Amino acid sequence: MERVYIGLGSNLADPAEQLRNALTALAQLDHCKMVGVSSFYASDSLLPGQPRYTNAVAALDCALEPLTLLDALQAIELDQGRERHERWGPRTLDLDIIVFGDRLIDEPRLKVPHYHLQARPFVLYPLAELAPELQLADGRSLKNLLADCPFVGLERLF
Ligand code: A4P
Ligand code: MG
Repeated sequence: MERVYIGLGSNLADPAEQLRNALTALAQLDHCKMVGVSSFYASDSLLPGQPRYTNAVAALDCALEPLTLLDALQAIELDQGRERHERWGPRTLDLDIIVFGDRLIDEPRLKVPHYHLQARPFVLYPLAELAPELQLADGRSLKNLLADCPFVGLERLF
């Protein structure tokens, strides 16, 4: 089993409900065990003109290979009505693999740790609730990333 952190995001069709449904689906994944869920946070979209996002992070202990987990996450996204029209478009559900054990993954379909992690308070702060002492596989510490990423524009919901 490897400890995996998954970022959840939604900005369409009752985002908090989308996240709750996704957490239920994650908890039912074979060969995985859900071990933690952060608070939910609201923030403006990084792209102008889109509805606000709700984000959270979940921790799983996972015996799947990374690409198999990615397939499972994309199946959950599709199940919840995700349509891919444009990259970065509004979405009912986005599931990103933030961290996968201590692996560094650089494949066409999967980059881990997740790119832009360091610039995203809506990923770093929920992640810190679950793993404040986290060290990334590339040597960066979550504490240092947080120090460079102020808690700005983030609203902790519940
Ligand atoms: N992919 C590569 N690495 C990963 C990974 N670590 N986890 C590939 C998941 N997928 C990964 O993703 C495109 C492709 O990335 C996938 O097919 C997979 O093979 P996607 O989900 O189809 O497309 P996307 O989500 O539109 O692109 P991307 O780059 O994931 O967008 P982001 O970075 O998720 O940005 N503002 C707020 N406040 N909160 C948000 O959550 N999210 C976005 C979207 C913009 N603004 C936001 C938020
Ligand atoms: Mg994505």
